[in-house]
Amino acid sequence: MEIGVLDRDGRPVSDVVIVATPRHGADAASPTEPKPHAVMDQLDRQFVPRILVIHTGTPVDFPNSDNVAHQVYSFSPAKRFQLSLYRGHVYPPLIFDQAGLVVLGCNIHDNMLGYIYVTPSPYFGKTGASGTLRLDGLPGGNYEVSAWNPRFNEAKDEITQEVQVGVYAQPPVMLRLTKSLSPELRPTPTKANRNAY
Ligand SMILES: [Cu+2]
Repeated sequence: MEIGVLDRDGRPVSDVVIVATPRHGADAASPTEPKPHAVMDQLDRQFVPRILVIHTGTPVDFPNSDNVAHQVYSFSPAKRFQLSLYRGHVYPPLIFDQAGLVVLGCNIHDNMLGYIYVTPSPYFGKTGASGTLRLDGLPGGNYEVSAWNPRFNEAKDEITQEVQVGVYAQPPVMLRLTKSLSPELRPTPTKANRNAY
């Protein structure tokens, strides 16, 4: 299925988290199967990527590719942690076993801001530069397709669409924002989009 995100003025929006949640109950695809690691790097005093979307239970590596030390932490309920101050070596991975939004900061660099979006659905991705994402391999059935980005001001139900996946090809799913984007990433998600997962 192809999903596109447009802002209020009809322009494509990149780097948007898209999740397709099966309505027929999470076919919680083999929860015991070991998951490949995801990576949240630290490069040029920024988190790379800024926004990482993962399936619940995924281990995340936090390498530091800078020459300066970083100290990564989160106060988010879905994963409270603080890594020790380090550089160079790869810190042992953390497992994100609770769905939710995890906002990352660095104790040394206040302007470092990153997000790990942990979803119980195995069907997810982010829109590319063209504001679109292709999600393949979804079993037939009904899905709730939702979008999230820290610059959104929509509540989850304002940017969610019911989609039926069947045997026939389907037109792209277009999600359109109704509110303006906030100009910058924010350390605290707005009340509207905080429960967006
Ligand atoms: Cu830092």
